[in-house]
Amino acid sequence: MRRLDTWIAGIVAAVMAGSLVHAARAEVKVVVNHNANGETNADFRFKDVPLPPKPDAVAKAKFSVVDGEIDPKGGKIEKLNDGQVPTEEDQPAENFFFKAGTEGGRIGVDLGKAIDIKQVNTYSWHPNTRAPQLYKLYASDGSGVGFKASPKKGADPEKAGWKLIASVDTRPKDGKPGGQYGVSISDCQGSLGKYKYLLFDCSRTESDDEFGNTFYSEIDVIAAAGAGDVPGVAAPSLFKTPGGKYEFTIDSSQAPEMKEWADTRLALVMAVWYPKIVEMLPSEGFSAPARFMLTIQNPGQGISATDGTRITCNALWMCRNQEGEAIGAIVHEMVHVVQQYGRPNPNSGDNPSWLVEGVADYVRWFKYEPQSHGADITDASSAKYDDSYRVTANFLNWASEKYDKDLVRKLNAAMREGKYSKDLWTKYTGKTADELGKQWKQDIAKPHKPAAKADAGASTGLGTGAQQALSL
Ligand SMILES: [Ca+2]
Repeated sequence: MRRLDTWIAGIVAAVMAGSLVHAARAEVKVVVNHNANGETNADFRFKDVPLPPKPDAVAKAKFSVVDGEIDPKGGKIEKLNDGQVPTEEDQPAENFFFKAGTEGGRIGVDLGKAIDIKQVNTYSWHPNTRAPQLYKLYASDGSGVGFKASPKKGADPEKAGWKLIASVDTRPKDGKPGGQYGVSISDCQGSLGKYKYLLFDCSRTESDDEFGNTFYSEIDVIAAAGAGDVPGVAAPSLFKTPGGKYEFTIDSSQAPEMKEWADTRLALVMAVWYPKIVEMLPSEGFSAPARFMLTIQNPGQGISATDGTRITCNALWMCRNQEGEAIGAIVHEMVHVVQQYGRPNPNSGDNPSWLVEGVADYVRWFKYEPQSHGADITDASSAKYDDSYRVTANFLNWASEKYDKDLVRKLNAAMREGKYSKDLWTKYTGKTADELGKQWKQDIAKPHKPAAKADAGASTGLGTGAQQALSL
């Protein structure tokens, strides 16, 4: 294996367009997952929301009813933090809920002392309208002027020393409300704040009939790193691609709140897509790096960058874009790992950066996530083919479809070998890049047919073998 630290040629920096403003204030993120009826499971396993705690790992917090009537058919308030969840969809005794026909109520949590809170997770399960969660979460360290520990329904907690942390409403806009819900409230900065008390102001999900009060199965309060009862920082996780030919590490030690997501959803896409990118961008005698690494930096800069086989990304940006562009940004960086311009041939470091980035974004937007249409051109009049990133990606896709489906592969090989020149455009397409650019502008200005609806599997970009990758 080549030593990384002796390799200094061909640094491909890829800080993508867009700047980041570091905000000092809290940035609360609410993740909602719904396992619809028929897709539920006794573990309460969700796509993103962590599993509920086991009985020996529940927060030693005191839960109480601040206001409202408990439904006698349900479990006691202790059901909310006993580390046990119902195993069936309609098990009243294993849930806590406010009395049928009432408008909900308020639940208080006393953590014993003020602690840095990383996450608050709430879980519910019911086949019908008592499944979704509708509440506001307030928190307090108890020191505010005029603090009232038990504000009743109708009293504004914000006027009684409490701070509103999040408003949660998981009622689906379409489709049936039944099933399991997992809600995870966290903050991109790693901590929701230091609080001793929490207050859940719960409302019923509907008032068409008596049965609108949520079946809450469990509420979990997780302390932030450094707050005490948190295991130490883990070593970087090692992953192999399906078949084991390539391996990579993900280091989230600077951003432990990202670890679960990075080691599951992100790692799956990386494991499946790295070999695909290698296959898309071959050249004679070239072997793509067998090993690369990703470090999630906190604090980080910009979005993400690649230096040889070392990818870095900004924890705060990634956290904010977890459900959006975060994974695609890493796919873009993996293309840079595969490009390796300057590495096999030191003379190949002079490639035009617009094309280097254009190739990376072409793979990302047109191969990995075409369904997101992230490189569509909205204003053809100002489009320039050498505008880099997604604009050039659009141009490359157009030219590939129109003239040569192997255009990107050929351009990449030439750049890697230090043989790129403007003449190649004429060689491959019969036209100069400027001529192509002009024709492209005219073409994209024409009205387009509506794009085909993406298939469901494309949204994660995962193919078969993804699960296998993680179990290796
Ligand atoms: Ca429980």
